[in-house]
Amino acid sequence: FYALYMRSAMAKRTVTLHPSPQVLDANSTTAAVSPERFWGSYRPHVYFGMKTRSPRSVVTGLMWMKQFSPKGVELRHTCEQGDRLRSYSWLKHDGINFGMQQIKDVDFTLTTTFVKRLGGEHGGDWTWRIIGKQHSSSPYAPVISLMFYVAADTQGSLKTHIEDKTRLSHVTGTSEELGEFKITFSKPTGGAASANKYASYNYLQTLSPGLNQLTDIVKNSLSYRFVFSPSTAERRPYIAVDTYTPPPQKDNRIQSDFVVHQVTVQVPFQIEVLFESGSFHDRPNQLRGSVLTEELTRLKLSYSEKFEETFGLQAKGFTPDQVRFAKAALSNMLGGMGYFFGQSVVQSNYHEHPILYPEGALFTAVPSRSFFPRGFLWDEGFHQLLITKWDPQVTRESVAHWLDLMNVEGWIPREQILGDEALSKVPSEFVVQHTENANPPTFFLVLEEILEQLNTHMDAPQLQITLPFLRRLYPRLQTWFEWYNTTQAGHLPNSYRWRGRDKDTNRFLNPKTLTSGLDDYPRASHPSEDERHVDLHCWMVLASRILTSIARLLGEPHQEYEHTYQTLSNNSLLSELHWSEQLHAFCDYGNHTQAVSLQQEKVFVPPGQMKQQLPVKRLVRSVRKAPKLQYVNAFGYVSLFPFLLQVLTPDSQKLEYILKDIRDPARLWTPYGLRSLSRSDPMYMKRNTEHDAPYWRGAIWININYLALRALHHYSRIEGPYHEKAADLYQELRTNVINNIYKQYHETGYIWEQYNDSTGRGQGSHPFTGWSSLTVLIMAEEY
Ligand code: 6A9
Repeated sequence: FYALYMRSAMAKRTVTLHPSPQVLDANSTTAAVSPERFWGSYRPHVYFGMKTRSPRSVVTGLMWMKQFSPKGVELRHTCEQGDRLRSYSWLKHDGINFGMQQIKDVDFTLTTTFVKRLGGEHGGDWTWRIIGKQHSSSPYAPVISLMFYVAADTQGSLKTHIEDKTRLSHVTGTSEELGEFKITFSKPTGGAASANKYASYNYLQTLSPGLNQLTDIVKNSLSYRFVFSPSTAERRPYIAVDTYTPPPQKDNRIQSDFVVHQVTVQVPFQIEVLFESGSFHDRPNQLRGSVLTEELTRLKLSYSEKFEETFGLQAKGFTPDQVRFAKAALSNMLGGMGYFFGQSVVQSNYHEHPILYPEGALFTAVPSRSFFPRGFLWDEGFHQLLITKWDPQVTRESVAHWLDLMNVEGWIPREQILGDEALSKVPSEFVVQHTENANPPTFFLVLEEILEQLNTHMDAPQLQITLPFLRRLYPRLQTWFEWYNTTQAGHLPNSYRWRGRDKDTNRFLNPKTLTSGLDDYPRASHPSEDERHVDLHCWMVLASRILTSIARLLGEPHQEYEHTYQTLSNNSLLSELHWSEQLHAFCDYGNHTQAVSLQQEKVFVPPGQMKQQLPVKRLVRSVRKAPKLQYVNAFGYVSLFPFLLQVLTPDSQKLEYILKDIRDPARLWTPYGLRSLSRSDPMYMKRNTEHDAPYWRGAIWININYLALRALHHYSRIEGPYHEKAADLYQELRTNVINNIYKQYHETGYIWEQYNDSTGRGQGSHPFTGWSSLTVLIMAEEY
């Protein structure tokens, strides 16, 4: 009975939030407290859309399609790699007031811009301007349908206003957070200051059971019974939203208003949509036409000025086009910020089935708008390194949101899949988050940066903002640190081990370690309790160091953290645990054999899963030589961590080995950046299963290249026998990384998840404007 009681008590702790006061006040993102950041492009998973930073925001968005296309209906809405857009990229985005995105579809370009204007009590007004243009390479001017929509999400209501039978001229609405509002759809013109253009109008007014259903509802409502008949061209039938009858509801889900305004028009065109807040009474004029143009000009100018002030790229001699690229990288990071609300699905050892985590909000950047449009713990630390240079408040808010999601044990779910829309993008086997699992605590890098900013501007206003923030964060940081320090401890004192490695060792060439962030990077072949991981050790050095500094700053007892830091950072201890004399490298340690390979095997699918027992061929791992406890002979990013996180003292001879290995083309050096795994490694570019292509087994990743450059910069600037060598490598690597990412962006239209180590080509998910956008910091030499 006692055991049972303990289990249920522990299960309860899994879903009990940390008891210290939340870092964020409950109303911190409301229109009342933070009006200028209330509305935003906080829906990074759609090509263009806006919402407010509130749990069940009314959302607005844009879908579009080309008419008269032999390919039929190709509706664009959520960012999908399968849409094969040539590119979509925020060219400018200041995170608050405006953003300007260029979307290159197959044969036309849309520029989607929003501009906000503060006033009233509900976050003010905004206007969208959409410009459609023919590609210079395209022989004809396509007819396009834009579908602007407004959707409520269980709260608020919308009312349509129709003119000439089919044209939705405006929507009025009301919701708890927005009060009363009006959304006006202006008629398209041929361009700035030109006359109205021929267009056909349609609208849809219906109900939706959830925001993840919007695309399907629009698709199901389409009909071919309309005719496009400009006086200058032949009449042609076209496709438009018509009517939609929601299926009878099985469950009692609340149905919410959903309204679509469709404009069908030939490029070139320009069209505006105005959102006006009912509580904004003294508006001097409407934010449209030339007023909007002027405001936009002003905002673009101040954006450019602030950009140069912050990153100084012009002063460093970058070309105007390189500066435009860097602006896009930053803008995509900011334009990739989302506001999510919902519950994680979590699993601990204390309950049989996954359970729901408490509801929570998350304001975070996302790694990739198409493929991973949600929060990832260690990615976010990297994201905020860039964002904090631009807007430290965003960083404080993001860090606060993340740490407020911590449970009483000190655990934070690694991947945040919050709300229907986020969930609809994730295959079910990836949804559940296990409470044993960590992810690198990169927020300590961000905190280090915050402390440095404080040091360089030790003025009263800075202190007044930063100190209370750190004070509220502090109890959570303590628990967070303790969580890593206990749950991820290794067998030997002062050693660490990532939990949550793949259990099914038969299936994988090397069982993955998703928690480390480096997924399939080779570790000990046979996961065991004897394992110890050098990257985690170094993360703990960083964490204890920064925690010591924060404790000191706040006048809290710091001795224990300092002691941990002194112990863990001791280079002899580090070498004892992780340096292999034989391999001349820092290594993981564990039950390991190199003699593994994937072999084809015939297996019989167990009865029940299939009608007949059919032999199925699949790859399984064969182990030719028994594993034994030893250093793991992999060479790559993990081996670099004592250098990457600057644990090595500048006079360490190990630094010499590392610098040499970095520069060795047979190992990590490529003309495009450092590859993740040595070209001479047995696992270099090896598949992990028949379905799993190599991921962290050779490709170039920008977060680690950023850390490498930061470390080279560091070791080049402090006294020591290797500072010149570090300086040389720094210059060379920096040039390689910048040139390649810039070139790829130019050639392919995208910033990528990784870069091929033989060709430099971008690969993996795209756009990936998470940590790959750290290129901006590399260009600016801000580390
Ligand atoms: C897969 C498939 C539509 C993998 O950038 C996010 C993470 C990193 O934190 C991690 O270090 N990426 C890196 O190894 C992407 C992870 C995506 C997992 C979800 C679901 C979606 O299909």
